[in-house]
Amino acid sequence: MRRPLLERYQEYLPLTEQTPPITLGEGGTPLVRSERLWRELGTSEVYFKLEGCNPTGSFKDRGMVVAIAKALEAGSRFIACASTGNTSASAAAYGAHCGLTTLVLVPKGSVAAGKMAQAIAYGAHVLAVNGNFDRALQLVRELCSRHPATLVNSVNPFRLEGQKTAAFEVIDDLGDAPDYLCIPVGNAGNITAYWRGFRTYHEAGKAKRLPRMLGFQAEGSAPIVFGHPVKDPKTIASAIRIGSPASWKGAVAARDESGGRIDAVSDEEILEAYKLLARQEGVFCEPASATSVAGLLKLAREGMDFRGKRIVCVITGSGLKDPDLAQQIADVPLQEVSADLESVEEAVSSLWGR
Ligand code: AN7
Repeated sequence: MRRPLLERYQEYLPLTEQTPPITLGEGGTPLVRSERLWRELGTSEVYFKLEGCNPTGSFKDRGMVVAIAKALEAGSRFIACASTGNTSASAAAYGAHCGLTTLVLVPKGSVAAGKMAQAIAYGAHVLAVNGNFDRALQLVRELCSRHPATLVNSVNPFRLEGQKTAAFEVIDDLGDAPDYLCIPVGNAGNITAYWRGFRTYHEAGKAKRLPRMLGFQAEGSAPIVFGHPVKDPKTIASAIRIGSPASWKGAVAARDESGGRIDAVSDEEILEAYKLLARQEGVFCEPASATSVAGLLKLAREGMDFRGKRIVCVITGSGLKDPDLAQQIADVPLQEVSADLESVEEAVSSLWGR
């Protein structure tokens, strides 16, 4: 059994004797080596950090387990968040596991089907706000300041403390930090957390070097790239449809301190990477997660030299979160066949000898 995250990284987390050691099996996610992409790029190694393998299918569980443990320690019985979907799924799961009341505010019509299914199944109180994520976050922040509910968005400092453990795992698996860390950027908490994790392990002598941080936003939702908030953010990657990131400063610091970049990728580039990951690597992720690879490919096309470099792409969430998208982009319609061998043989005749 993999060790619970709170136990494995205890010495680096803000835990006390009174913090309850809760777990749903988060962390310890696979670092899978690319079989094809790395050749295309001429790099020495590309790895995918498969955060979709967390218990609710996204990286959010790492931060949530710490935030919920600390909420329990403080005697809270009520948690709340705004979310583009994954944070709400994670809060709802840990809330259910710990017997808490969970309230989630989601932007109406903008959350992928799998994530809505999770919030409902775990029994959270779900409110569909007639507005975007940024507005939902403002509302829940105000709500939590007026009522006895613990805010579990990444403005809760315990969330990023938990999320930084992913950087520890990358170093533990590779023996050192990679040359580049490619990561999607939405509310900018995760890039902030990874950078903190890399620095912490470096200072502790567990890594000899630090990676350059390469963050990627979707073109229609790229406030950090443009240097100003985006009022009406748009992108197919609903998880990162965020116009005013809460951890903006942290992302800029991660970029500048590491000598990295934050760039934008188009929806077409996101979809190209999404398909490539699934069809050429066997990695099925949600579209927001594919931005790490879309960005890497874009920088390579622009002439950035990745030869001989070791690169880790963070794959933040599972493709099962957004089943509608996979069906929309099918190249051929689903083929029906009569239930007899002759019909099946005829249907597949062109496949032999491929
Ligand atoms: C799959 O769940 O903001 O830059 O409310 O779900 O730390 O925000 C999700 C964000 C990347 C961006 N990939 O991370 C939410 C939410 C996936 C995500 C991000 C999100 P941050």
